[in-house]
Amino acid sequence: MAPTVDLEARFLAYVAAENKVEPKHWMPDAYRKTLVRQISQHAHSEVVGMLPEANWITRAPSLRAKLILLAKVQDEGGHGLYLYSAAETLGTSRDQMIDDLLAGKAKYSSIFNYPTLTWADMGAVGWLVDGAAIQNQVMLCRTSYGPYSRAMVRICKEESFHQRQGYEIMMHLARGTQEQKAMAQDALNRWWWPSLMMFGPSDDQSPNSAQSMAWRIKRKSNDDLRQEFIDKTVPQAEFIGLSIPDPDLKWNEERGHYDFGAIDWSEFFAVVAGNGPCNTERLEARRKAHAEGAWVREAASAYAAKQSARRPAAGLPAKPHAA
Ligand code: FAQ
Repeated sequence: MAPTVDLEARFLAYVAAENKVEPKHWMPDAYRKTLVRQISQHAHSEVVGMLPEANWITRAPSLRAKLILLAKVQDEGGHGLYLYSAAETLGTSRDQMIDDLLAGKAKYSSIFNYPTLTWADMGAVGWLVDGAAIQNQVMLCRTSYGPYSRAMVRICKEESFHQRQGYEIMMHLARGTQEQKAMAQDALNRWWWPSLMMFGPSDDQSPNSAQSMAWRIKRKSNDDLRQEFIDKTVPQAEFIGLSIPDPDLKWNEERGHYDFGAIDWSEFFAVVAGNGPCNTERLEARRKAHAEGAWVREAASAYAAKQSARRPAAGLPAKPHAA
């Protein structure tokens, strides 16, 4: 048997036994490439995902709401940092990943190409978008790549707070005046289907799933996660008196799940191809922020260079302490 075949078989057995792969371990090139793809897309999603909500920080209806939203948006930036760091352990650089995003070569989640039109959208994004993100990401705490799985543990805890803050906004609006309730319903109508698309194409149209499941990168299929999300979210909508905008939604006693209507995959593929309502705006905003932050990166690099010149050997003080 050729040595790489042997190594690959051993690698498969290693991950199948629920062991974690660490940065210095041997891994198949395609495993490394898949992880860089998924983790960097995930990191970009967190950072681009700050934009639709940051848009509402100055217009939050109370100081409390403003503080909470500010903290949430900051958390998303932090998630981006953990994830870029996890991807860097695979041998790519943050500069390269960000260049790919800004050049329009890298993907980020389709959901962030939709506009946030009213305050109720802050509720819908937290409840549905963060809710879908948790549904997808809890399984990633068990992903086979150690640095990714460890980053996901903290991210999921924070996403759980985000989901609740969104649901709280929706609950208040749904129990408010008629106009407020209508605003909440309108936000649910606009965010429901794009949230279902977040889980990715259906299993028979998902080219990466089978291999990613074999490598224990993904632990559940796109369709299974989407179904779990629907089953969990429908009663939450009912509890606050809002209706899911799907005439075909119906509990199926036999399956023990909700049946639901057809997803418009042509919309999903158009958004992923760059033709969603806000793709251009989102990338322009990121490019502008990157250009305007150039001086911060230069200053931070100059500071780091100065520090390392003062402390040539890690852990040693620059100058011996005076006696
Ligand atoms: N949008 O073969 P699959 C968040 C692409 S974070 C755009 O099924 P895979 C937190 C996919 O990349 C949200 N593209 O792919 C937050 C692939 O293209 P490629 C992000 C999508 O990787 C909340 C092609 O379609 N979460 O929301 C999408 O096995 C609020 C074929 O698809 C993550 O990234 C999509 N929705 O499964 C932040 C979680 N779906 O690369 C701020 C980690 C699929 O071959 C505010 N990622 N594509 O050219 C994953 O779990 C997986 O990568 C999936 C896709 C499930 C997203």
